[in-house]
Amino acid sequence: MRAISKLIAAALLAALALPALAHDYTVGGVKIVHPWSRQAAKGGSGVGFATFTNTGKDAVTLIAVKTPAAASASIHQTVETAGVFSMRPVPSLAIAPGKTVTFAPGGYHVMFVGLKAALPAGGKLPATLTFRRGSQTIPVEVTFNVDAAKEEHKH
Ligand SMILES: [Cu+2]
Repeated sequence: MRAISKLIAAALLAALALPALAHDYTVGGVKIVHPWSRQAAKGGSGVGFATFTNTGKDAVTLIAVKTPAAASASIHQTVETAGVFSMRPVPSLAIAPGKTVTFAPGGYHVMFVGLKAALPAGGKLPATLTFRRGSQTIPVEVTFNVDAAKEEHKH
């Protein structure tokens, strides 16, 4: 089992030989800054966070998240109702021109369900975020960096 997860982790890392320093992406008028994820166990669920800015002149909508690293990926929002926190699926998320939406603990996040390998600190999770602007579909390949230090900020 351990050998298999190491193989999967190695394959993911090999697929992801991307620049580590400038960790942001600008494609089709969408700027994505520092996608990061918490540590998680193989078979468990991971959460992804990032900041999205629409630098274009028209509304842009995040319509899908996909990853080869988990059985499924979707957009969620943590909501508080009378002091009780719960998560609800967000089918799509519109970002007005010039606006920024931050995915952060306690709010919007990407939910990765059924992780095919553990997400250790320092690990990486590749994903494709798909946006729509008018009739244009904009897929953006990103890497969620697994960041242990961010655990401190969850409350
Ligand atoms: Cu969730």
